[in-house]
Amino acid sequence: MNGQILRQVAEAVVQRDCKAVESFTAKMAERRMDVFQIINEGLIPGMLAASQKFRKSEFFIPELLMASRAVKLGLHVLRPLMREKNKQVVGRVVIGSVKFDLHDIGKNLVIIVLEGNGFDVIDLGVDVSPEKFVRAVEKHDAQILAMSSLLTSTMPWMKTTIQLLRSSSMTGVKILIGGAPVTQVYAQNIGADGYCREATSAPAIAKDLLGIKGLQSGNESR
Ligand code: B12
Repeated sequence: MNGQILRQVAEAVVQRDCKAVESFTAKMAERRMDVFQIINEGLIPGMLAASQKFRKSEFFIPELLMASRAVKLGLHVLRPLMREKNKQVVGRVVIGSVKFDLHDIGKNLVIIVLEGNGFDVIDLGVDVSPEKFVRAVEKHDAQILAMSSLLTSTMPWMKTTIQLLRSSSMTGVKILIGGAPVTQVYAQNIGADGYCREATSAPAIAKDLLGIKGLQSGNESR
């Protein structure tokens, strides 16, 4: 029964049917299905199927945008559930997609899993300039600055942001980066403290960065 509704939500993403995505996601949440199963076996496969269509030129940018909007609505339904899971705050994170980058599905997933693991997350959205990142870290007294980039052309803004943060007085702030074109080697080269390939490993890495010991690693929200 779960398999069927997961396939239905994935298909609704491909069809860009925002209302259906919202209602299937809400139905799965009511059934108390695992949030990660809903994301990993429903919403993301739907987005990847849309992305395949884009590759084959069956979809163009407007269709891709609508599909990602549908995924966002699904994530919007799930976010409060993850927040409820863990009310004890373990750290504060400022996050955003870097300058000129409008991709935010991966970032939004990272937010959900961090919040589900007790992090207080301030989301700056997309196309965030280095100055805005640094101002937000200071304003919110964040211990971690997290950045997402999906374009090889926007990745260098991570480096610029790190340089700006490091030149400020906020020397203890840890930097976590991710996004499809980002690698561990790139993270090291630009002076980031941590890198995650998958959103699900972000809480464990973030806790490691803050020196929080004795907590489970990996996909802790399950
Ligand atoms: C959806 C999409 C769009 C949507 C974005 C909508 C939105 N609200 O996000 C729209 C239509 C706007 C778009 C526009 C463009 N896109 Co686009 N897009 C995609 C697509 C199909 C899917 C991205 C996605 O959402 N993936 C699903 C999520 C879940 O995966 P993810 O983002 O990688 O995130 C995971 C990890 O990377 C990680 N993660 C991500 N961020 C972070 C951050 C931290 C801190 C951590 C710890 C982890 C982490 O966790 C996530 C979950 O595990 C990809 C192709 C692909 N298959 O990736 C192309 C793609 C990224 N786009 C691409 C391009 C070129 C563009 C455009 C220039 C238009 C074009 N000519 O195609 C514009 C640029 C707009 C801009 N200025 O940003 C290229 C990039 C090529 C490159 N190497 O630079 C890709 C790879 C497509 C391709 N093969 O050509 N795009």
